[in-house]
Amino acid sequence: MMVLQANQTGHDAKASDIVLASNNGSNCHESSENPRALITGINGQVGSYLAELLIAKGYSVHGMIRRESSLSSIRLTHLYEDKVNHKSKNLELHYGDLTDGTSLLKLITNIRPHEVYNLAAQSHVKISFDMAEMTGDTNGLGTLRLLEAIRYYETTFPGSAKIKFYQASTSELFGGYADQVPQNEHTPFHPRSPYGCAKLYAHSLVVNFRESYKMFSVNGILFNHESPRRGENFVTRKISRSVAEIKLGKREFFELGNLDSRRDWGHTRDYVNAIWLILQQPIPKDYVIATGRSHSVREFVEEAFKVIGLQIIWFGAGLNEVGVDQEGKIRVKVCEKYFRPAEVDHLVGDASLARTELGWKPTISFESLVEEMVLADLVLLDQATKA
Ligand code: NAP
Ligand code: F7E
Repeated sequence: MMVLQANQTGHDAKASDIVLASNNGSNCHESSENPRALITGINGQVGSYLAELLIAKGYSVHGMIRRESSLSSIRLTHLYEDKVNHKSKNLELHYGDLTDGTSLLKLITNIRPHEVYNLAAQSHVKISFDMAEMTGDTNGLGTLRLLEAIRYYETTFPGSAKIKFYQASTSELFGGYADQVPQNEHTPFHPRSPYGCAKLYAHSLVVNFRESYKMFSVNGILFNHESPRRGENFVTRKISRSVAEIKLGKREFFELGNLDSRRDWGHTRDYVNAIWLILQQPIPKDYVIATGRSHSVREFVEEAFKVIGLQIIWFGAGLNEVGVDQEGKIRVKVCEKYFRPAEVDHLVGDASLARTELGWKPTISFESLVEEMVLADLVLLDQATKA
């Protein structure tokens, strides 16, 4: 099994300085009392916040990352205690891939995690239409491979502690039932994209393994959660980044697709608390996690421009609609390229079960989320300009 370790050059190590070392699977710094968690997709938006939370709770965190031509664990660098050599006694990264069952089996048997958080996925809904097979392989079969690896480990080493398994399920499962608002654990599923279909397969497997093998496997049915670490091609980050670029004079306007779709947008920092709580329950169960408030893409745009002191007014309709600021400058245009073959019109969740049984509720408002994202992009772009 390969593990990522920092080099020993002594200078300020960048992500690209991380080098490979062979590993027998156990972290040489790890205390045996610490609970061990394996996070797939640790390098993603949610994985980085979850790693932060688990480290703060005293876990030894093992993260699975996939091979890239150039190393970029940018969302994780702040978690290293030794910033120079990229080392941390509670964080260790391993190569693996959801499309490579052997790598998963090795990780499970070597790390012997108490908890597995399966966050890895091809998570972009529109791109899933372009790469449906890869999305199915990663998000659907990948989950099966991981569950099978855990089952193999538990049956081969029957005395070992049972592994708790969390699956990053999604409000995209509701898709075509978006007219039944709000959606909860009993709302029927009708996915509207290859992403949603693959996630429904994974969701069903998690329930099936729980019922068939008595595994502690659970789904968190999470509605959209966003943050400054959101990937740049999701709508919230695209907007926050473009608005920051407009403020800094780097662009005049930007283009979007469907302005009318509504999403229940929460903050990822709040949602990783829910993810952890779901795995701490005495009985394995699936939970909806949401804020209970929805906003349109159009409203997100308006709120983001407010942060830089611009007010957006909309003119025209359909592909000819534009968003214009108080000085008459066009700031937003609509472009056909960003529409999907099938859209999910309205998602808003009812998280009352989570509120009652997990004691979870969101703490960060929509307005604060948008403000934080725009301000963070202003800082980021400003730093990039000065560098
Ligand atoms: P993200 O930023 O796209 O992160 C996904 C992670 O998965 C990335 O680190 C990616 O690696 C990794 N990955 C992709 N394919 C892989 C493969 N074949 N093997 C191993 N790793 C792979 O997504 P996110 O926002 O953090 O979301 C986390 C999870 O929650 C995903 O499963 C997503 O579908 C689900 N979810 C998200 C939301 C939301 O609103 N954020 C809502 C519901 C469910 P690279 O870093 O190398 O690209
Ligand atoms: O789109 C519309 C788009 O790509 C939101 C993933 O984390 O949440 C996410 O999926 C809405 C859609 O996220 C653009 O048509 C308009 O209606 O930011 P998004 P998503 O599809 O909701 C769910 C819960 C997940 O599970 C997924 O992993 O915004 N929209 N114009 C646009 N979307 C994008 N990306 N780009 C546009 O230009």
